Amino acid sequence: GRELEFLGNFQLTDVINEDPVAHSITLLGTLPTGTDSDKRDRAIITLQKTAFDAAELEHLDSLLASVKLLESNDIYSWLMGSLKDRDNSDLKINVIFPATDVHVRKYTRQSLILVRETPELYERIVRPYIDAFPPSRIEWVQNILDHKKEVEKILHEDDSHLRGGFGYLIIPDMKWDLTTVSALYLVALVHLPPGRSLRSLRELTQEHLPLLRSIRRHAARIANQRWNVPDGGLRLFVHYQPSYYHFHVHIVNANYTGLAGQSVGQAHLLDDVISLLELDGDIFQKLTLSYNLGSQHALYTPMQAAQATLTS
Ligand code: M7G
Repeated sequence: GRELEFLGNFQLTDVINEDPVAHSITLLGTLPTGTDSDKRDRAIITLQKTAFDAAELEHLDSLLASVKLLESNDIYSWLMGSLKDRDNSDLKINVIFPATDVHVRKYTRQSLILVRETPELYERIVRPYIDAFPPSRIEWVQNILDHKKEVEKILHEDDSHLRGGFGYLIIPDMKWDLTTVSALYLVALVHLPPGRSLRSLRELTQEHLPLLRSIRRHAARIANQRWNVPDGGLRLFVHYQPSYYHFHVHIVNANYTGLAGQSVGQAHLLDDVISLLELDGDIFQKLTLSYNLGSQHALYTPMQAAQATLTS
């Protein structure tokens, strides 16, 4: 269809990331800006082979188009096979177009360092960095909250923001293929009361406990009712640093491990966050938070330089 024709116009510039374990590759290239112009803009395309759907595996002959024996030895055989053309898809394709420099840097493979962010370094380096983000960076979040985009995908909405509290909605994350339950990935986006903001983990206080507990409760309810995910079958976490400074919670199948974005040094379990706030409602304004930064991240250079000022 139209999308196939559109993607067919992609011209590759560079392979900017590859993950053989996740079966994914990220391509940088260009796509035409309009139908009748020669103008092109940068595009990032990520291809990922989709996970298996157990229901499909009952009849291997209806799944496989061809197989070729590579070798066999005693009771061991190894073969290569290809999938039949069928209803289920073999690839999940993510497109960012037109891609900004920030996107190109984010999706490019890079080396990591771990840094410690004291409340003082937060005020001096990180807060000004967050303040400088144009609102257009989180346009996609606003579109969802305003019911302009992805409306029919909303799974649950809490409108506490209309009564002075913090509301939220839960929606499938763009990382999810919308079908494979073993790779279930949802996101909860916060609805802000008038005149308030909530940008990251750093700003959470005891005031947000009802919000966080409600997300925990309803994420479990939805996953159970819709996809039969059992109690304890979800991993809920918050990124620090996130890519987008509008508070959100990642909701992922507990068995979907080994995923980028779940590492120590980036993901904080929602349960731990709630427990810390129950002990001390201002703890996130007092903690030193440690995290990894990629060499392409805008905070990398200033935070690396600032580490020398910390006592070891
Ligand atoms: P993050 O912690 O700020 O960033 O999470 P990162 O995980 O990308 O580093 C933002 C989350 O929102 C990610 O899991 C994204 O996959 C997801 N997301 C990003 N965008 C632009 C969209 C979107 O337009 N729609 C939906 N449904 N999810 C998105």
